[in-house]
Amino acid sequence: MKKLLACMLALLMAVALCVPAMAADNVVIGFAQVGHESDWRAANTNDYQTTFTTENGYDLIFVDADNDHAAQMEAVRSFIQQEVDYIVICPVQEAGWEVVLQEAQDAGIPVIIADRTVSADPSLYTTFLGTDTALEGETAGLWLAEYLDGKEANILVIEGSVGASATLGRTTGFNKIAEEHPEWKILDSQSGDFTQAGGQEVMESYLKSYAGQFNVVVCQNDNEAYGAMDAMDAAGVTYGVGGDVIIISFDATKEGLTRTLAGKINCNVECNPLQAAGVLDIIAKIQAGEEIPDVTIVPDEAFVAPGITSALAQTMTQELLDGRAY
Ligand code: GYE
Repeated sequence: MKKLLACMLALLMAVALCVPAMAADNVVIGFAQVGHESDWRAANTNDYQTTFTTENGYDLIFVDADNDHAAQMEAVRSFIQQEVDYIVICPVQEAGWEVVLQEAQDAGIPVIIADRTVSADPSLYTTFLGTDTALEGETAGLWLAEYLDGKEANILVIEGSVGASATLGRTTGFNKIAEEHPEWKILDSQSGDFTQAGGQEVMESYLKSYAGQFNVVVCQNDNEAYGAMDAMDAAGVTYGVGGDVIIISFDATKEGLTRTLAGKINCNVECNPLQAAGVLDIIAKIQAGEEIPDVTIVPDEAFVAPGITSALAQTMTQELLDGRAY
């Protein structure tokens, strides 16, 4: 019995000594996330939290900036103070990063910009990994051109958060194609802040100002599209395949693609939120002293509702939906 007790004690001590030692070896990552505005963001956060785990050798310090640029910069400054090993930022807005990035650089902490870009000089951060949102906007425009085949378009745009690179990119990309189509008119373009409530609010005001005057609504993310749909339902406006209004959305989350499969969203341009594995790969390479690329683009696809065939997008099926991870 005594022997057993001694043995158990020894084991407990070994575990107690061992756990902090392992944790002390862990790579510490400060992760400054945009917020929790959308389903896409929830999938992105979950991806980081399940990828950078203690068991995998990482301690992830997660801060939700609640869509506030100042709060996000504060988070980065607190990471610098805590002397983390790496900082990952999904920037709320594109502008205004120079000073804090310089501070991180002065502290010798590598910074990975993920998901959304910054306008700061690339010499101020280590690398960028994310999707090409301007290309996503172009894809949406090219699909609309293919679908309408020369017919007129009176377009209402519900943009994402003001100043976010995802908003700027999708707007620039779509407008580039719109400019090539004199038969298209963008009636209005306002921010719905990438939220469902924001999408609904903007659509409600559009329905008052442009009743009967539009046939296309471009929502810069799925959650905004859900809000816009609620507003159109309440106003008795039909949309989707066979409806009066064509809906284009971005993200292609599981719920977004469920609605695409149901014919409620005509075209949904993907934006892949599963980016943590790519970030982990970059960090592992830096740890190993290997070269890393300046920019890593996560590729996207596009999906269209059943009954639509496109050279640019896959037609949704139940099988495609079942295979979606987010
Ligand atoms: O489209 C939207 C999210 O930055 C690409 O942010 C991301 C966007 C995404 O809130 O749903």
